[in-house]
Formats: sequence, structure tokens, C-alpha cells
Amino acid sequence: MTTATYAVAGMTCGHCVSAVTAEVGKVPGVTAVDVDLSGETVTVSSEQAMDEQAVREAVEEAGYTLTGRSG
Ligand SMILES: [Cu+2]
Repeated sequence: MTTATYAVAGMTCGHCVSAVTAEVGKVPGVTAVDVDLSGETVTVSSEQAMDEQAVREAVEEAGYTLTGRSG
């Protein structure tokens, strides 16, 4: 089990949180997604270390922008 936190731009409300949580949650290997709206971060828990590109694509699919790793 590992976690990684990413900075995500563009999230403004609970709908955004739901959209990002749903899309990132579909990425193979992801076991949990925790969005911090005010902090503009998404923490992804997974069995193996995640491929950042896969997370980035899921965030973009939801309509937001992954701007990098956070913390
Ligand atoms: Cu929103």
C-alpha cells in the first residue's frame, strides 16, 4: 500500500470532487482517492506505486489539470 499526493488545478466545488474521485478511482490499482478541495490536492492510495501519467490522464478526463506532485 502506497499513497501519493498530487496538485490538481480547477476544482471548485463538491461536484468537482466527485468527478475527480470517480475518474481517478477507475484507474487500475487505485484503492482510495481523497480530494482536498481547499488544498487543491488529490491523494491516491494504491497497491503499487502509481504511474503519474495514468493519474494525470484520469484527472484530465474529469476536466481538471494535474500540475505536479505535492508533498
Ligand atoms: Cu465543481
